[in-house]
Amino acid sequence: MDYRTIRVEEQGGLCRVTLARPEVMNALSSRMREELLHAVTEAGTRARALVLTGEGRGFCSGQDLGDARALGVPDFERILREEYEPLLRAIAHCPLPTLAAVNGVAAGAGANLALACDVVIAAESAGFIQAFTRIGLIPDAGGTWTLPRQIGLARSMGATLFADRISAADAARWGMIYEAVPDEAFEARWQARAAHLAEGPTEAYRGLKQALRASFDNSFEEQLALEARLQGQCGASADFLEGVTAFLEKRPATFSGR
Ligand code: LHQ
Repeated sequence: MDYRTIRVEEQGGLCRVTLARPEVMNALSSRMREELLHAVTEAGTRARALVLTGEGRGFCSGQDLGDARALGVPDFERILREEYEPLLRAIAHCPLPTLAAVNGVAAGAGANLALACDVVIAAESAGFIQAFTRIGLIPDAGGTWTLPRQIGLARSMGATLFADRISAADAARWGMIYEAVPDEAFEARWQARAAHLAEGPTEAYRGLKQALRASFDNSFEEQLALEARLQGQCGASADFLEGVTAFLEKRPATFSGR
């Protein structure tokens, strides 16, 4: 696909996808959603880790409001079902670990796009705004599912009713994201984390993602059975053999991703 609104770079098993419409704080146009879906799906077949980040001073400002105006009376239900859902599903079910490197403000669907990733690392100057009610909408792009699970109902209600800007530090303290990093250390930090994931035991990552995400819908018994099945698969992987061999030989493991 000819990418016009994102940049996709692959190196050493890491696929880096950069939202590249900095003049509108990387607002999500219809074209960008299509390109993102394509890039995430493709990466899942080749790479070993996926990073989502933004160009310029923002991560993503959510739905392109210019786009929405051009639509007259927009059919948001269709846009969500046909354009947002496949993208959010592709990220949630991506067989690779996904990392959102939130370089600046993440607003509306842009915030929830980041929160759909497995790990979120944000620069300290970044912030998360559930901006929806500012324009008379409810949170979407999975936010009403993700937020209560991450930060509980009280904070989800407050953050969405008031549409406050949640600082990266508060987001980390609340458990909305994994790490808030000082701006000067941000780039090096997420790159080191991403490299760790791209060089790790890919099958184990795939299994743990599946297990943790399934846990919200499973009973304890179902979860134990799922763990046993997935661990059975990991036990047969080349990376398990390498991990144990490296441990016994007192050297760092070199995982192949198989
Ligand atoms: C933008 C945008 C933007 C276009 C900044 N669009 N241009 C999904 C699907 C279906 C239905 C509807 O909804 C949804 C979900 C949603 O995402 S709804 C929520 C949409 N997003 C927002 O409401 C956030 C709107 N943006 C903002 O609140 C601010 O721009 C933020 C907080 C992101 C950044 O503020 P500042 O740092 O002060 O920058 P700025 O406001 O000056 O923006 C810079 C430029 O980017 C500016 O253009 P200009 O030509 O004046 O330089 C903005 O108009 C443009 N921009 N967000 N979403």
